[in-house]
Amino acid sequence: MHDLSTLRKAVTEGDVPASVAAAQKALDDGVQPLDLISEGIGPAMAEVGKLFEEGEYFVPELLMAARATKEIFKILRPLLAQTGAKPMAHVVLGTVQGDLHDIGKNLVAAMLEGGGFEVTDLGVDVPPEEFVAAVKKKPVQIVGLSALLTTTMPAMKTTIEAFRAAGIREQVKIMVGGAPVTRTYAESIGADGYGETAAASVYLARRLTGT
Ligand code: B1M
Repeated sequence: MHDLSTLRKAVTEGDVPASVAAAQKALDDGVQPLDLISEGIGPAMAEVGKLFEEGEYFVPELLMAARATKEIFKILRPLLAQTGAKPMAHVVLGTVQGDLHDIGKNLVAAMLEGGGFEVTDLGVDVPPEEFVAAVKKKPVQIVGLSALLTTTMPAMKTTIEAFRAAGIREQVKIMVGGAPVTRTYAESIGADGYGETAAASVYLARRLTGT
């Protein structure tokens, strides 16, 4: 496996040009886009979160690291889409109402795309009715809900209830994830699955769709 420590360091330090250069070099050296996400960007962003919690980093550092990942995704997106295979299933993904965290959700979206799924990303602060509307618009097999705040986790439950109220709960599998979410919580709100990491969410999506 290619040494991705230069990439991880550049992302952790929020050095955008160095991050993009390290990502491009890794790709040129034959690293697969999915490995670059799961071994490079994912661990780097987890480290950034840890440094923030320890008081070493503040909001500007977080935002620079997030920008570095966004710039890398600009290179990765076309590569992830390039497989040419028919999408295995359609996933509608979003961060639930009241929650603006999207770094983890974006990693999940990229991993799912790379894993062969079509992804519609509704963004952040998504109200339940917007998830429901997206599923009514075109065929969707999975709905993915992300939450990073203990105060917004209940919006996952509200969103699942909105699917029930609309009479379309049985049409989709609902998976949930995010740092404060646990398997037990996922089960308690009636979700179909819990993804602990972005990589795990790809296996979960495959299991839920039988692909
Ligand atoms: Co906020 N924040 N934040 N924050 N922030 C946390 C979550 C917090 C734990 C920090 C802390 O205080 N220790 C804390 C929550 C406490 C709690 O609820 N118990 C917190 C708080 C309090 C807040 C504010 C309220 C702060 C304030 O304003 N007073 C505010 C809330 C704003 C809002 O949402 N309404 C806020 C704001 C922000 C920023 C805007 C500055 C920024 C977000 C930028 C952005 O996302 N564009 C931010 C950040 C970056 C963090 C931390 C530092 C890092 C989160 C992150 O990106 N981690 C975070 C502390 C921490 O987590 N250590 C913190 C890296 C990312 C790769 O991991 O998102 O967990 P994660 O995703 C993982 C898995 O969880 C999983 O896959 C990912 C990759 O493996 N996963 C899924 C995620 N979603 C999934 C969905 C799936 C499956 C897997 O299926 C659908």
